[in-house]
Amino acid sequence: MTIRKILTEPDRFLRQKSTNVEEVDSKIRSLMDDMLETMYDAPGIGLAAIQVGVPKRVIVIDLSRRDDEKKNPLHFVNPEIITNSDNNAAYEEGCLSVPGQFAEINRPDRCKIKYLDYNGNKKFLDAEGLLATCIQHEMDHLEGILFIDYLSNLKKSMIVKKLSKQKKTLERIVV
Ligand code: K1U
Ligand code: ZN
Repeated sequence: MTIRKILTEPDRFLRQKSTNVEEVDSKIRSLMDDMLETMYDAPGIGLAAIQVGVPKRVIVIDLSRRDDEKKNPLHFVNPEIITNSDNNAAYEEGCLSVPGQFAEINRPDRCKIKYLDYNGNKKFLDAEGLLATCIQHEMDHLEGILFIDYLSNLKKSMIVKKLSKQKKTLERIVV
């Protein structure tokens, strides 16, 4: 397994729409293994393939946070929302592609999805709470949407400017 580089905003690649996976084969399983390793290393609770530069509709999530907690990796290939609840909930969201930035985002508090699992089997999941939020956040990545897109233009442009500056400084240090 390999820890892959996570793309960070601003990066045009993150704005691409991801395409469906034709078959859950060994290449896709290896991608999901790498994504989980990358996510645990970051650390984070979710990751979409586009964040490691692969524009495929693949997501991994693990909400177990403490080191002593048993890992519970979830794999989603070609996830589709079947229903969203009418009630919203606000969660403080972060994103490994928007490092160091957090904001309260309102989303439906439950969602029902269909997807293919690690072995390519068709599955359904009724999610609520943080899992529902995380699924919706990761599914946004598949459409090229970041959580900062829900903020006011002013807040968003301040964050993008800050990240842009940080990137340029880092590039100068590395070169
Ligand atoms: O970049 C990502 O998409 C992952 C993101 C997922 C997420 C977090 C919070 C709400 C919605 C979606 C993260 O994992 S950010 C890091 C984070 O939340 C975290 C890091 C360490 C321990 C616990 C949480
Ligand atoms: Zn994210």
